[in-house]
Amino acid sequence: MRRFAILALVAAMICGVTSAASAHIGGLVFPIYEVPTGDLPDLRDGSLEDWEDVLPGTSLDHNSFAPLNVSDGAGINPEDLAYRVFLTWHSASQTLAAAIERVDDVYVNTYEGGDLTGLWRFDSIEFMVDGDHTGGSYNGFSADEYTADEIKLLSNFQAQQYVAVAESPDGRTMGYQGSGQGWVTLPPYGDAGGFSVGESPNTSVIELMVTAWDELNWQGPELSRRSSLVGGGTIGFQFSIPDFDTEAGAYHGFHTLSGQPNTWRLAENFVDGELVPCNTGDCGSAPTQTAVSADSWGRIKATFR
Ligand SMILES: [Ca+2]
Ligand SMILES: [Ca+2]
Ligand SMILES: [Ca+2]
Ligand SMILES: [Ca+2]
Repeated sequence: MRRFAILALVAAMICGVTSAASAHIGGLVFPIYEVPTGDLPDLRDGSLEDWEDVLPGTSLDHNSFAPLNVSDGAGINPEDLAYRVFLTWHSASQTLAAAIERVDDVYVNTYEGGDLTGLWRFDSIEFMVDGDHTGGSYNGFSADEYTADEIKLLSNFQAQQYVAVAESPDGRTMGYQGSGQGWVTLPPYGDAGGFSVGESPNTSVIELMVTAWDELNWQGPELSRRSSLVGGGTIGFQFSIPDFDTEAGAYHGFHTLSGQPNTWRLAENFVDGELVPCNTGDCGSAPTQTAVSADSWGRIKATFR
């Protein structure tokens, strides 16, 4: 019986990897509330009060997360790491925004700047988005199957993983695990701010906004296609919360929503987010989707020429 269960699980995982239409894990739907332009949080004001003022409450806290067996495999223990997360969406700019407050017994952030793909080595937040809810692989492609150029293109293409720290000597605090750092995480497509106070415990705050992309081509927004965020719609998303308590890169804990593994490469291990609309200000006013869509695969192929 056990063997059958394991075989079935492996088969399901393989199907998930190969099927672009696979759903996310079932039964876990988290509301994401829309805010009008006038209520958009300020990412650089050193405060979470702006989020508390416009949202019904904290979207998530550590009780919604579960630990993975990574390195020390530290469990959910507020004395080791407590956190709460805010999450919202904005129709008029078709963006998502998130914030986290982390209260950590040991704060490790020795980031020296200039290496945004290395931010994962520090106390941070990882935010993953699958805007069109396809599931499927989005990172970790094998060099046996794909060329280096193809891997560069496919990585973070149909879903994206962002990593942000609270502060940085060069002012850039958010990166993503792919090429295109020169525009993907900068306005108008992304932005982030944060701060930290105290020793032990340390309280750090990270506020960020990103664009959801059905197709993110690192070579530029004109070759990419934004997701369409509409009230009542469903997106896939995930957070992972690492805890480093000794040195950079040495995991003490690694928590994900609902304890899902391999969230860095499998979008079907995201959870569902329901886009709840608002009805004040410019709520629901989606911009006209310019450029792209119909011929996107043609454009992708063209980039190889
Ligand atoms: Ca703020
Ligand atoms: Ca800790
Ligand atoms: Ca997708
Ligand atoms: Ca820590």
